[in-house]
Amino acid sequence: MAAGRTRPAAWRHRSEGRAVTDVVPAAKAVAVVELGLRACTAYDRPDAAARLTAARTALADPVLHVVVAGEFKQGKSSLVNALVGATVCPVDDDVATAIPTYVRHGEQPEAALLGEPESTPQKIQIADVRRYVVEGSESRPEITGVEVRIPRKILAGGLVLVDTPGVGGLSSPHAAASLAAVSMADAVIFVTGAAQELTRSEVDFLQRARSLCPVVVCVLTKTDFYPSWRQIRDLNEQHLTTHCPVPLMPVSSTLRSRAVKAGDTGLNTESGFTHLVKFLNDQVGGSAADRLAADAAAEVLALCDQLDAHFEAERTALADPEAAERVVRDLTDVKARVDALKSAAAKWNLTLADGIADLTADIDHDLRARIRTIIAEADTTIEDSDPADTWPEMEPWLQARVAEELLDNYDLLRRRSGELSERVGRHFLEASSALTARLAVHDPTPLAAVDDFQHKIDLKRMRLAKQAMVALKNAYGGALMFIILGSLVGVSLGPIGIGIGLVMGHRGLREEKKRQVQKRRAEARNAIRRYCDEVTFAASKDSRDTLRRVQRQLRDHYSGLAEELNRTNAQALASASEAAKRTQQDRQQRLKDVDAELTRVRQLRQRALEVIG
Ligand SMILES: Nc1nc2c(ncn2[C@@H]2O[C@H](COP(=O)(O)OP(=O)(O)OP(=O)(O)O)[C@@H](O)[C@H]2O)c(=O)[nH]1
Ligand SMILES: [Mg+2]
Repeated sequence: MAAGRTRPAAWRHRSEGRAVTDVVPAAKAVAVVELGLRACTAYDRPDAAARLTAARTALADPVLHVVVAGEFKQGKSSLVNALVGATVCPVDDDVATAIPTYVRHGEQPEAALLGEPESTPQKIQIADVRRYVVEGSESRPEITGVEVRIPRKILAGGLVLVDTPGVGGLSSPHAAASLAAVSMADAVIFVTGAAQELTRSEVDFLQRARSLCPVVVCVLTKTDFYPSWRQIRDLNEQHLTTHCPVPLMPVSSTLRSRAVKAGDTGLNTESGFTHLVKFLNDQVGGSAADRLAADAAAEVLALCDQLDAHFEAERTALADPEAAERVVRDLTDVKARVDALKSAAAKWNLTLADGIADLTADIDHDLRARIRTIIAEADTTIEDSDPADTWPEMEPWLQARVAEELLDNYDLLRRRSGELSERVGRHFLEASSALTARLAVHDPTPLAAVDDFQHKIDLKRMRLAKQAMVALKNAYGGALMFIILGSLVGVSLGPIGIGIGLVMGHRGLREEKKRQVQKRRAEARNAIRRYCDEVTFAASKDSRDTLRRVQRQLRDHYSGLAEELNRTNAQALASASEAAKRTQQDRQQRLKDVDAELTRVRQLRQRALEVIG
């Protein structure tokens, strides 16, 4: 596989000096959101304005997580330092990175320790970062990461580089932790050194990362140090083409750091980093900017839907006094439905509460079943051997098995939370479709209305699916897996007694040996159970907490939506009722105004659609 074939053509155009998120779609989206906000003021929609303000904030302050992962000592921390042109992550030949470092933009250099999600970061001196990040120093289980802020242009667009601990084989707890982080990331840079070609376990990790994250790139480091890096590159290209088609980029962090220090552009090009920076600009920043812009525009479209529904109702009532009564009747029907959405006993609320309760039980059950399987496997091994011989291999085996099962359990949580959000959202789809559908029937251009109606429904579905991910991302924070799995790395099975019995008569010795083996087996079984109990306790508490946060997020979101639908319906109802009472002349005048409003709403819709593209 030649490198050129997988590289997007856009690489060749952009310059490195730009901030990572693209300004063009963002600026267009900001303009559309501003117009939407003005419409909210004009039409008295503070409820929808809150949503648009949130979209505007997200546009102004995007956050894009790029996880830098790979095996031990391949040069991950050096790569992050070289990218930002500063020594923020400790680099060492002997001591390993132990917890993730989040490198992001800040006006002033500063650092903080991160704890559990929703806890306040604790400020520390930049000079102390090393003490917390590297293995065996200040690391404490409650510290889940270190955040470093520095003023760097490459980070100004919202890029957050996450330097992670080495994974140590695909089936290690750290690999599972990295993959959990990867599942929440916007992109992954997989780092492999030019000392040797990709190993089977590296390719496995890449494959899994690719199934979890939309953008993955493989970076071949230390090209300055290994003269035969081109051969390694070619071999890696072949592996990637066969097993996991992602771009491969050879780089030298050492040359890049030197180039940045000396301001040497020639050396910078030689370091290979120009390609990587462009990739981050185009594939990560560019696509994220497009996505953010599209999300913001979708919020404006949702507002247009509501305004349309309101004015269409009024228009129908004004245009045909006979129809006015029908419109009022229909809207009164819809009112009962949207009112029901607001009550505490709303069906969606029950679906959510029941769904979370079921999910919590199912995830817990799944976890316990998985752990039971591991215990059964361990018991078989113990029964078939003398733990005095097999014990040293038991610990890594157990950690690997547990990591594997935890990751699958977490995958299940992710998938099922998404399904739940969609199920809850369906209650709204029905009610809001009733609001739009009835009015579409009255629309004088039925064909156009059908298209439009379909489009509105598709858009709503799109936003439902997105909401699930947003809730999960906010609830998970991406760092939690590091806590559980990270703390498991520290849990040791401990030694088991290998005592040899006293010398006795021949028969007595055999009996004693048998007794000793039995004792060791019992001890081994107990140690395994203790370990598994700790795992089950930590992991099930984590998923319960996560699901509680997911529930809160979804409840807030859908309550807001219920408010909005109510307001739309109330406004439409008021206008339609009033229309029925107007005089003929008054009606004609108001009809002109409403037509003008509808045209304005359609123009806004058009602009929002242009942003989505
Ligand atoms: N010559 C050369 N050495 C490099 C390069 N990148 C990293 N190294 C060296 O490789 C060693 C490991 O680098 P790190 O950046 O600490 O690797 P890491 O992947 O973060 O290591 P862990 O976090 O412990 O897994 C250090 O001695 C670095 O100086 C490079 O591009 N060229
Ligand atoms: Mg490191």
